[in-house]
Amino acid sequence: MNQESIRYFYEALRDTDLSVVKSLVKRCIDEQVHPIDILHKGLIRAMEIIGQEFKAGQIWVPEVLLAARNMHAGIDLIRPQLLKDKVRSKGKFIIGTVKGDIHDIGKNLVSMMMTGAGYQVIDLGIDVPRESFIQAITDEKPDLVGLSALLTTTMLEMKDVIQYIRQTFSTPPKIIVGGAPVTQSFAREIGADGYGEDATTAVELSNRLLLRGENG
Ligand code: B12
Repeated sequence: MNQESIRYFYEALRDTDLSVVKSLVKRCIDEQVHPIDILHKGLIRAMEIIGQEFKAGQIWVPEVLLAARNMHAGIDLIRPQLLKDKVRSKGKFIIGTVKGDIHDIGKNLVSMMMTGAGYQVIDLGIDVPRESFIQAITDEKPDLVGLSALLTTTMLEMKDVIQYIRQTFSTPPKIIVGGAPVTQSFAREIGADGYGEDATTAVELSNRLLLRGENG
């Protein structure tokens, strides 16, 4: 995919007509573009441009909301292909966007890629209070927990959630974190077991962490 196709994706995310993004993604699928490329080189790249414009004050929340709606519709179309090679469950994974934060596109992608990689995924949604993470861990006994945060304010909430989990359980699940403002060093600082910069890394990281756990 080239510079021009990014422009099509950008325009499709900005369009009030949902059918524009749908037909663009369908056309890419018909032309045998790999779904991972549609995702990373098309949809995510276009959303990055929208993020930059939002930051610069060139567009506003309603336009970003519209882009998020369109992005979800595009992802829905490639989901079946991304989930095609499903294998038996590798482990149980609970994920949520932490309290105060309603961004869910990245979290949903991580959920989807983890499902595709064979994990049983329990998605707690957005704006999840720490008590809900504790309750879900108690009920579901997951191998891994994923925390997502997109705001510099809510990434601090991750630290509290991790502390709370570690205080509550004598053998806590592995905890991984991610989201645009999160970094490897921040993850280490708040006591996470790992940091994933994108959904593919989340899968690789989870595979690695669970393998290490099994080997003691
Ligand atoms: C879409 C969007 C919105 C939409 C969200 C819609 C939705 N359903 O999610 C709406 C309009 C609701 C919104 C609202 C707000 N937003 Co906003 N938003 C964005 C935007 C443009 C894109 C985010 C996105 O979806 N990216 C695409 C996905 C695929 O990427 P991602 O989320 O980073 O996820 C990937 C990785 O980070 C990673 N990952 C994510 N989670 C996890 C979890 C784990 C465990 C792992 C391993 C990996 C991982 O994998 C994902 C896939 O590759 C960003 C800009 C940006 N650059 O991030 C701003 C941005 C995050 N928003 C911002 C702001 C300020 C806000 C508001 C406060 C605006 C306002 N004035 O109201 C509100 C806050 C609402 C709230 N309480 O949460 C700022 C944050 C600034 C800051 N420093 O904190 C940003 C950075 C824009 C900016 N540059 O100013 N926003």
